[in-house]
Amino acid sequence: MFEHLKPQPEDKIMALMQQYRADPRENKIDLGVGVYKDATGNTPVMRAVKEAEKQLWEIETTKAYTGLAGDPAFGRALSGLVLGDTVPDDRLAYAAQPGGTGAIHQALELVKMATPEATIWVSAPTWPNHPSIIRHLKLAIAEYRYFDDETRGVDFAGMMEDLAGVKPGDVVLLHGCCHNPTGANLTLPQWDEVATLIGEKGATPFIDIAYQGFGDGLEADAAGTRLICERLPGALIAASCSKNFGVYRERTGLLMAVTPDAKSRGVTQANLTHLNRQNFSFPPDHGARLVMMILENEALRAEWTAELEEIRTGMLGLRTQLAEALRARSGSDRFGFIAQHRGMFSRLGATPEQVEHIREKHGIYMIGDSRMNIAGLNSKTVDLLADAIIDAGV
Ligand code: PLP
Ligand code: TYF
Repeated sequence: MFEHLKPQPEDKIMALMQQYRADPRENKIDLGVGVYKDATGNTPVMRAVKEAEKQLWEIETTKAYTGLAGDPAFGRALSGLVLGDTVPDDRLAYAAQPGGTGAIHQALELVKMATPEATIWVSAPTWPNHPSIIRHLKLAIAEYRYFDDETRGVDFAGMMEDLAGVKPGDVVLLHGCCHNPTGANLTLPQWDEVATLIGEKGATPFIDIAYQGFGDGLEADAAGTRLICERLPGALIAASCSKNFGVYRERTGLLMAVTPDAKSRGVTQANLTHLNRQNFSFPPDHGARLVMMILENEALRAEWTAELEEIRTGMLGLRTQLAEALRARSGSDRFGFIAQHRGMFSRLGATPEQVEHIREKHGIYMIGDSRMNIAGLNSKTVDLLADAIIDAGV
C-alpha cells in the first residue's frame, strides 16, 4: 500500500522554524512560529499552571478515563470563559478536543455529517491549517476578502461584498480575535453587521478563538463571539488554550456548539461525543484539568489573569515601540497599523523578496507572507527590526 502514498506539502511555519534553528548567526531573531516568548526569548510555563500542576500532583488519585467528551467541568469552565452567560445551558453542547486544531477539525467533521454540500467561507488570508483541514475533509471552500493590502486593516466593504454570496447552510469561519496571520480585526459594530448578514443568509458562523486575552483583554476579545451567539440561533466555536494558558503541547481545546433549542442540543451533544469516539475516544485531560482548576480557583485565576495581562500589555508596548521606531526612520505614519493590530501577529505587507532580504541580510525570520510574531521581539531588538524593514525598502 505504501507505494500509493503521495508526498504532502510541508507546514511552511514549521519549515521556517527549522531554517531558523539551523542559522548559526548569534544575533538572529525569530518572528516565525506563533508561540509567545518573553523578553529573554523563553516560552515560560505560566505561574498559575505551575501551581495547578503542583496541586494536581498532590490531589490526583487516578488517571482512569474521563468521559468521551472530556470532563464536563472543563467544558463548563472554558465555555464560561469564552461565552460568559450569553448562552443558556440547554442550548450549549461541548466536547473537549486535542487543542484548538482538534476542535476545528471536529467542527468541520460535524458540518460534513450535517450538511456535506456546505461551502466553508474563510478569510483571505487565514491560518493555513484552515484550508488544509477543509480540503482534507473534502468540503467545499470559498474565500472572502479580509485584509486590505494598502491600509493593512480590514477590507470590510470587500468582506461584506463577498459574503453576500453565502448560501443557506454554508459555514462562515471567523477569527474570534487577534486574526492570524494579519493582526487586523473587526470592530464590534462590524461584528454586528456580519451577524446580521449571516442570519439573513441562513448560514452558520464558526468562530476560531485561539488568542483570547492577547488582544484587548479577556472580555473584549470574546465580545465578537458573544455577540454572534446572542444574535444567531446556532454557532460553532473552537477554543484553544494553547496560547492563553501556555499549554501548547498538552493539547487543550474545546468545541462548543450553540444550538437553536434544547432538543437540538441533545442530538448535537450526541454527535460531538460520537465524533470523539470515532477519532480518539477520550480527549487528553492533563491540560484541560489544569485550565479547569485555574478557572475555578479564585487565587489561581487571579494569578493567571495577572500574568496574561503582563503578556498582553508587553506585546502592546512592543507594538507601540516598533511603530514609533519606524515612524522615526521613515518620517511617515505609514507603519502606524502595527500599533493598531492586536494579538501576536502583524502582517507587515512586505514582498517575498523583502522578507527574504530581511532574513538573509539581517537574520530576522518572519513568515513568507510577512507575518511577524511581535512576541519574538524585545525592547532591544525592536530597533534592529526597524532598521531591517527600512533597509529592505518596505
Ligand atoms: N487557530 C488559530 C488561528 C491559531 O493560530 C492556532 C494556533 O496555534 C490554533 C487555532 C490552534 O492551536 P492549537 O491546536 O495549538 O490549540
Ligand atoms: O500560526 C502559528 O504560528 C501558530 C502555531 O501547523 C502553529 O498557530 C503553526 C503551525 C501549525 C500549528 C500551529
